[in-house]
Amino acid sequence: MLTAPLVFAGAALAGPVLKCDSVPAASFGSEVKIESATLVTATSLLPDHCDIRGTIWPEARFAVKLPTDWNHRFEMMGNGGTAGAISFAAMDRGVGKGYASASTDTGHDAAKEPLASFAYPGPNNPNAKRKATDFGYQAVHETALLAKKIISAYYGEAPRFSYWVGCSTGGRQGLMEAQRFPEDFNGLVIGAPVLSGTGNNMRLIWNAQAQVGPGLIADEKLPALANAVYEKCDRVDGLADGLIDDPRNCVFDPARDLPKCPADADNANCFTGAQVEALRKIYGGAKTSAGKKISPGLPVGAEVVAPSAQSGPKSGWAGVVAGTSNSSLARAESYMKFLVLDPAPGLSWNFRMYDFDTDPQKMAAAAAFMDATNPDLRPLKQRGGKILQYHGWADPLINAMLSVDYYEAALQRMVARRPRNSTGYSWFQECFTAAAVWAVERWIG
Ligand SMILES: [Ca+2]
Repeated sequence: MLTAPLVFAGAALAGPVLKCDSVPAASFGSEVKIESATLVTATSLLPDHCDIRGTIWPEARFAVKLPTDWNHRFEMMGNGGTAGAISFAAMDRGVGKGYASASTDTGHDAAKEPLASFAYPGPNNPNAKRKATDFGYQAVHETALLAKKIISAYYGEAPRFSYWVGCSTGGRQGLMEAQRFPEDFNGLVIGAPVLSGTGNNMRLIWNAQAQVGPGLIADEKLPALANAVYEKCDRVDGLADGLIDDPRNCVFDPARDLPKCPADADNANCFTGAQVEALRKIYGGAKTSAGKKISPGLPVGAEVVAPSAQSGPKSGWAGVVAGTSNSSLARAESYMKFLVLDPAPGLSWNFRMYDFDTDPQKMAAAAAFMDATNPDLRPLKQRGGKILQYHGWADPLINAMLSVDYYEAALQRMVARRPRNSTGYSWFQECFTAAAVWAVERWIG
């Protein structure tokens, strides 16, 4: 359904001063190629808008959509997974509300170069190194700058406010913007950020290694695991309601709290010694052989069996944490092989070969361009920028502790002993992108 543009107090809608098909004739620099500019008439889904497509050198494809009735604001949408596609659906939600909206594929096409293979150099992929940094941060920043130039040319004025909206990889991209280019956005909605792409993928590999051999946690075992976790942890918050308010308040010990298999004979309702040991590793987090913790363990809660739209009730661990063959592990392996480990370990590398004593050091170069872990948000705060961040506790793929630890580190860096709501950085623990966008719009203007 077509919704009315979002009109802010005291701000009449603006309109274009340039024809849509004249946009390609304007110059946006030698690295920018505008491939099309099409005036799209209103449909039941979208209002009249100018749809601009193109490429920033070498391979970063972008789209910018400019509604004819513009609310003076710019909104840029993030990506998911290893990106490789423009986020059209998210853009259209912005356009429908009157925002000038933009998105980039971050420099590669996931249909041609799936997972992290875009970063694998070779005669057919001469831009591999640049595509890695484009994925890390560069394409988003350059698209934001370009979109603002296009907006200024088209409407004859710069956007009054600019927003970032992203979840998962999009959350990481937004934090990267806040840390590296605080002038790009006034407000950022940061959902479940993979803010340590190196550390989170390392943890997924740790989980899989823990399950090689007799420690495998089969999907059929997950209801028994979920029952034990909720039996132990649900009522810690004072209410047995199927929700674990803060998993940090519950110490779940697989050796103590799980039903043990008599004579270590495996069945779906109990856990063998090897399975208990695998679960201790998963909850304990990645460690070196000397016991040094190098990535936080998974908080309890995601084991719960819940309805899913695709396949009926299933555990949050199914296909993500449980087993040694799932899509999350395949992505983590691809990250390590093509994007993270330096020197690159070769095409035959697999997750069993990750060495938790020596390989973490080989991730330093990738962390420098891919991880959004710099806690110094003072430049953003000094400009009046604001972040609204959310992360579901029961996120089996992206560890919520990454957000918790980062938030604490950023607060420490920003202010000492001030009320948290005066820092310009708010943190919630539920997943609610639409409500977060609404809140940040009203917070900033
Ligand atoms: Ca509860």
